Amino acid sequence: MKRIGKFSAGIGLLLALFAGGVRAAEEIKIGFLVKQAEEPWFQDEWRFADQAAREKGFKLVKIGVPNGDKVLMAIDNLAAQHAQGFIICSPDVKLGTAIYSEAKQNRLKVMSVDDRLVDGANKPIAAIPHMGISAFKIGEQVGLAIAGEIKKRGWRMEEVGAIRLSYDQLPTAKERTDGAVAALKAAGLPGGNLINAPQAKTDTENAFNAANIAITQNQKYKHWVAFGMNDEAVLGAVRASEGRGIGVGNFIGVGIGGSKAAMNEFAKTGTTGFFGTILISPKRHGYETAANMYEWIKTGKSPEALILTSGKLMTRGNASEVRKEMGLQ
Ligand code: FCA
Repeated sequence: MKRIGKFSAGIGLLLALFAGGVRAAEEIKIGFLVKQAEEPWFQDEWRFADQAAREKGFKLVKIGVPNGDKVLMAIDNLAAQHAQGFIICSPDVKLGTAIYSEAKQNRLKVMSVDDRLVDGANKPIAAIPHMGISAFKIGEQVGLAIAGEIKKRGWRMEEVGAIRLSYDQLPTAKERTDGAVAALKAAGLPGGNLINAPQAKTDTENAFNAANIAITQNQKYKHWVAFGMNDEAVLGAVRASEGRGIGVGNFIGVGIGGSKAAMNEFAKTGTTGFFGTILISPKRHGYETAANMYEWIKTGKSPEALILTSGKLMTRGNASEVRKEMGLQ
C-alpha cells in the first residue's frame, strides 16, 4: 500500500509538472518594440496594444529600442522569456535583414509597424507583414491643407518660402514630404521656393535646428509654410519661426500624427503657427497589429502582408470631433 501510495504521488507530481509545462507553453507573450518610446505617437500605440492584450488575454512586453544594439538585445530577451512573436518600429529600417534572421533563429514571428523594414538592396522585406500609413497620400493632404490656407489668407505663392523638414533615409518620411511637395506645386508654389531642411534626428530639437538654418538663409520671403514627416518636425519649425520673429499671421505649419504633441499646441491660449495636422490612427497601429500577431500565434493565420492606413485633417476647430471619429476619445 505504502509503495502504491508513493507511486501514485510520483505520478501525480509528474502530471502536475506536465500540466504546468503545457500551461507555460500556452501563455502567449508578444513584444512591442518602438524606436522612440518618448514620442507620444508610440506611447499611444503601446496604450492600444495594451488594450488588445487585456481584451484577448496575452502578455505584452514593451521595449524601447533607440539603436541597433538595443534591437538585437530586445529580441534575445524576448526569446529568453519564451515570447512567440513581436511587432517592431525599428530605429533604422536597414536593420531589416538582421531583424528577420534573428527572429527566425529564435522562432519568433515578426511584424513591422510604421516604418517598413528593407533588405540589403533597400527593398521592402515582403515576408514581414507590415502596417504603415499611406504616406504619399497623407503628405498630399498636408500640402492641400497648406495650399487651402495660403489661398484663404490671400498670399501670393511667389512670396511664400516652403520649409521641407526632411529625413530622406527613411522611405515613409520621404514619401510623406514628396506628397506634400506634389500638392503644393500643383497649387502653384514655384519649385524654387522649396527649402530643404534635413533633420539629423527625427525629434523637435533637430527639426528646430534645421528650420532655423533654412529661415536664416532665405530671408527674402514674406510668408512661410512648413511640413515634414510628423508633428514633432513641424513643431520644430514653428518654434524656429517664433524665435526669428515671424508672426503667426505669416506662418502655416501642418504636421502628421495628431497625438499629444499636436493637442498641447491646440490647447495653448493665443495663436500658434501650428495650423493643423493629419490625424492618423495609433489605435489601428497599436491594437490591430497586436491583435493580428495574437491570432497568428494562436491559430496560425498570418496577418495581411501590407496594410496602409489613412488620415484626416484636424485643426484646432474640429480636433475633438475628428478624434472621436477615429475612435480616440
Ligand atoms: C514614423 C514616425 C512617427 C509616426 C509613425 C506613423 O515612425 O517616426 O512619428 O509618424 O511613422
